[in-house]
Amino acid sequence: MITLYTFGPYFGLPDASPFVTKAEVLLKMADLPYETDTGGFPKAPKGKLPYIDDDGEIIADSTFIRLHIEKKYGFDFDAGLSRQNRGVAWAVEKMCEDHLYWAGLHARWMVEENFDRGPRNFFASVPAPLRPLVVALARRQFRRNLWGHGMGRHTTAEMEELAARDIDAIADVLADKPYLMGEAPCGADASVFPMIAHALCPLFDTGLRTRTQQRSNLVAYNDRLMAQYFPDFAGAGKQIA
Ligand SMILES: N[C@@H](CCC(=O)N[C@@H](CS)C(=O)NCC(=O)O)C(=O)O
Repeated sequence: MITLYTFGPYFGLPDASPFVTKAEVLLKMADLPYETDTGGFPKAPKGKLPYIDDDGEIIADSTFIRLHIEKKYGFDFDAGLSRQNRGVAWAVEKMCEDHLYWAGLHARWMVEENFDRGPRNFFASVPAPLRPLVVALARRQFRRNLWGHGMGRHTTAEMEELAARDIDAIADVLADKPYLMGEAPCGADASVFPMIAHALCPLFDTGLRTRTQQRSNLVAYNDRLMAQYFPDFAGAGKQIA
């Protein structure tokens, strides 16, 4: 049995992390039985979620989870795609994870109203006298990460401009197809769909959300994949606005 270590549902979404949701979608796509465990973060080998325990074998990072499923279970997430489309799918996925994600992270962790509505709740179980310090240290770490990545060196307007180009690129690649690369889901859908779901989260007032809402095919894509992979959350995000 595979155990997927998660943060658990937050903000009307299946998980606080789009990368955890990606790993869960990959497991669902490959039709592998799994259970989830929200207690694994302190032991995360790379200090991040997700990771899995597959019969004692620990695999950290959503992309290595994908590679593990491909190798161990012989599942090809991109079956049926040409080499060219496999390349496009990979490039769009990594644009989401290594570029768009960071603009969203900034909007959530560094913009006060969004932080108060969202990530601040992660610290609810920290004893009250310690909480302000723990919150401040965590935010300082995220600010450093954003700076190290480079996204955090831009103004909010510049970050929104970059994120808008990402959103437009995804919308234009998706066009009127049901899935990113065609009639069937591929590996990149496991990553792109959670990123779009997080961008659309009604709890957070962001330029990223506005831009995504303007691309109706992305809104429909999110609704479609949420209903397919997480029916319990379909429409849930809309209710928390
Ligand atoms: N490259 C990693 C990224 C995972 C990631 O960034 N996880 C974040 C949540 S979205 C995390 O666990 N952050 C905790 C921290 O940085 O302390 C993957 O694909 O799994």
